[in-house]
Amino acid sequence: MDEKKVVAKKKEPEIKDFTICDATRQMLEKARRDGVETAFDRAANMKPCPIGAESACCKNCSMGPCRFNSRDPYAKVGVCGATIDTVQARNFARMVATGAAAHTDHGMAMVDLFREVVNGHITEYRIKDEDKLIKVAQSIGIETEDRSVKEIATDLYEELERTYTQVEGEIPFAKRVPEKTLETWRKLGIVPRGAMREIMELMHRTHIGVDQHYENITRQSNRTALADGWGGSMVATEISDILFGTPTPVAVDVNMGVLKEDHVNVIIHGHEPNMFESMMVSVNEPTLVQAAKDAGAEGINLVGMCCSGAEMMSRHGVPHAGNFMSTEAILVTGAVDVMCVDIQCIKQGLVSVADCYKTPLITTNPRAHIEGATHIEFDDHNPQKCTDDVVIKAISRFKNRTAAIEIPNIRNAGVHGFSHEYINYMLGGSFRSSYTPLNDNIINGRIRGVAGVVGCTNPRIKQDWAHVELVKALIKNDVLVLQTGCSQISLAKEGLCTPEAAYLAGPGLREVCETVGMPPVLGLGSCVDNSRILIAASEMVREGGLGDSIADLPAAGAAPEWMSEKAISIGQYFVASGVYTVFGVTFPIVKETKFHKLLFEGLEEQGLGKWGFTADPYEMAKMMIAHIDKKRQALGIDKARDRVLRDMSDRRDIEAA
Ligand code: NFS
Repeated sequence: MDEKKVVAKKKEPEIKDFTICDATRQMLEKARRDGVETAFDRAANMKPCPIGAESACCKNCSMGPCRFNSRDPYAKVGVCGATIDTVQARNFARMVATGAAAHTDHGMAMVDLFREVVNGHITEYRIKDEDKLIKVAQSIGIETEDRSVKEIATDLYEELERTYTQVEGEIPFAKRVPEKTLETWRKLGIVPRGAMREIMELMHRTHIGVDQHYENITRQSNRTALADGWGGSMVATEISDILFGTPTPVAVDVNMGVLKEDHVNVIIHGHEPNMFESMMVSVNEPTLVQAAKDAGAEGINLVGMCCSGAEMMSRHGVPHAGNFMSTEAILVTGAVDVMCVDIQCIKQGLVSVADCYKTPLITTNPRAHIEGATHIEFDDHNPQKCTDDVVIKAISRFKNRTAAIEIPNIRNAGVHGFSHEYINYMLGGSFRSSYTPLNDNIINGRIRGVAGVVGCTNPRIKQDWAHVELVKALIKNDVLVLQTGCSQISLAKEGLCTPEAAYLAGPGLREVCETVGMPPVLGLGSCVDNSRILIAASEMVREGGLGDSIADLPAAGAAPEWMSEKAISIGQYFVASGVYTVFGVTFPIVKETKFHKLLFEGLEEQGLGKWGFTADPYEMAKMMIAHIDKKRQALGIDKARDRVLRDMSDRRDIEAA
């Protein structure tokens, strides 16, 4: 017998387990045939480090790294004496700090752009939504009567800059927080100052030998996360609306079938809307359109991916090609003539996939170069220089296409582009636009509660599956779902962003959707647009009848397929704002610890929200609905729901008779 050891051949992971998205699956199969590797393969071949997965290690100094035993977390301490609670709270805090930094840096870039536009240094963009400018200015106490747009806008950018730079005192948008919620924050000392200060302080406090009490570290995590949600993210949303227009509902297609074989296909993937806006101008530039035709194309086809895609889909009806876990797969179509990226959620793995299909991968932002990609810097003062160049590169790739083209023939129609302003109008009508009808329908029980389902997709879980199953279970139980980011795309691909999807909703929610003509799932845009959910929640509190603080609302949040530090920051600001927030996939904390107890129970006792975790979307729906019912009971509106559902079934009986 051969003495050589028989090495068990590693089983190749099955593509059907990677995703429920048919287009992505089709492309992953092609990728395998083409010998191309993606993040799905890498995730299958790389087991997550079990110690890191639970944050049971510390590498904040060179006396370590120190490892803990998650099965017996208090058995030892780090070399400096740090306990498991200190270590985990610090690790978690650093995730919050990084996520908050990403959103606030994006928001600050939007304020920089706004300032330059207002001062006339940038002329390619202008204030598009003056109505929104006035409303935002008024919301933070800026005088608007008898003043010019320029005067109001100048005051607004000066005021909003404080969101980042303010050394002491509360950030401007703290004025939008419901009074009782703000009171709780003040009592706990977590009303944010400028984001730069909060993030700096949080990083300081997590250094070896500084803050070594998990409760105190978490207090600063809350403050920093709030500087993201009610600060950087909210400013990014509001300024983008002012400059580029507040979204209103628009019918638009999503999925890979939005690519066109006979067109020059340009994909924008990233997070900041300005480059995308400029690209919209470039792809319509007559000389470039002519150049595309001269190269044999029918025209230039612009589509988005991930968050800036979601934002542009909402605002301008630009088709959307897919979410985070489809960005490599789409290159496998061979039909992408350029992928142009800016910041955040851009996998380095795109370089090698793009290379296989001779697709130019172009980075544009000074903050985000990728080794092996071509960098063409985008400058707000001369934006088209970059985007024209990118289109020229795309046309040239089209002309020299060598890769075989296979575009999955799948497009899903839907209605996107809801905003908190539009929810107001949609439910109240133009003459009495208010949140009264929403609150009334919650109070009378037709709508059981509201859920925000948001966040990434992650190769550690079947792509889109948890988003879709969770949302279906929620709407079936009369919970109205608000969505952003990759999650919104998951549901759009399942056809749930159409008014017709109301048939999947429970009887109460279905009745409301059918009366108004709205989908049971409302897409609000990109991840920074989660701030729209915060405002909607504040409006619901202000409207009355649903308690005095966000924590009183029959509402819950979830990110069932999260993967990024931004998601952790978002989760933490929802929790600090009073929302029960459930994450899936994994949670980076050892369960039997005091820190875990603080996040999952203690924060609620302080008057805030709390974290929840389960990888099972059905369980997740149950947890969220149980929380919503608990809040309904506390508000004394649980009986109303029993009544209305009885009425509806009586009526159906009559109709059926
Ligand atoms: Ni938000 Fe996740 Fe990224 Fe957008 Fe998508 S992965 S935290 S949803 S694109 S930021």
